[in-house]
Amino acid sequence: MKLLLLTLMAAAANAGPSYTRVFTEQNQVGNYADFNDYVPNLSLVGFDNTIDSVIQTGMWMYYDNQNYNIVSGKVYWVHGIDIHVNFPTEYTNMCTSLRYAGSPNYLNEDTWTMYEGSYFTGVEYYGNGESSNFGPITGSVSSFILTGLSPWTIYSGENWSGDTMCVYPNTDHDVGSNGATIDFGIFPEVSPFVGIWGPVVEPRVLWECLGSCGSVWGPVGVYVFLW
Ligand SMILES: [Ca+2]
Ligand SMILES: [Ca+2]
Repeated sequence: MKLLLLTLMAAAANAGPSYTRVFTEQNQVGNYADFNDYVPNLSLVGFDNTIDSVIQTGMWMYYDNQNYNIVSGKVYWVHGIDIHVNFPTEYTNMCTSLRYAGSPNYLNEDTWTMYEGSYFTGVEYYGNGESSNFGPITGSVSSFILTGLSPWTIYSGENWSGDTMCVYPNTDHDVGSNGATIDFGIFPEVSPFVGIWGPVVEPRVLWECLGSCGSVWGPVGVYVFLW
């Protein structure tokens, strides 16, 4: 018993702030499993197409197909702190892969995660600071999620070139019963870069944005301004 306890404590110490406990039935009953990291194929752990409800912290996306819907399918996402959620009927018994958005280390760290597909599907590219491009999905970002408190500036071109626009993690704000908070900027559908952001941002807006931004990013580039 003591050995088991020690093992559990060690696991908890290594776990990040985001977790999900998934249940095979609604109202958090039935069989359950705990995850604190990405699972590209739930069939390997015996939970394919069976999740009906969850208890979770952070933002988790639940996908119909393997590898986060590399083949398109349904997506259901939930965010909050220690929240209990029943999946809507049309999303029950469908989840085949799952992952979270945001920092693996701190609950409300300033982060951005870009996704190749809309609704946070497919290949992702994650960061918590400057980036001159978005790696393998440079030029093909279709959705993104911000966490933390800092706004970011978007650049339409690589190496912080082209059109710019400021975006904020202000679409959602979750507060836990313990007082912990998470701020999100949840953008499930953007067309791949230039043009998606509309016309070139006016200089006045750009200046305000740069003056208040701790960090800057774009569909193909991220940069931090230190002032
Ligand atoms: Ca079920
Ligand atoms: Ca499925």
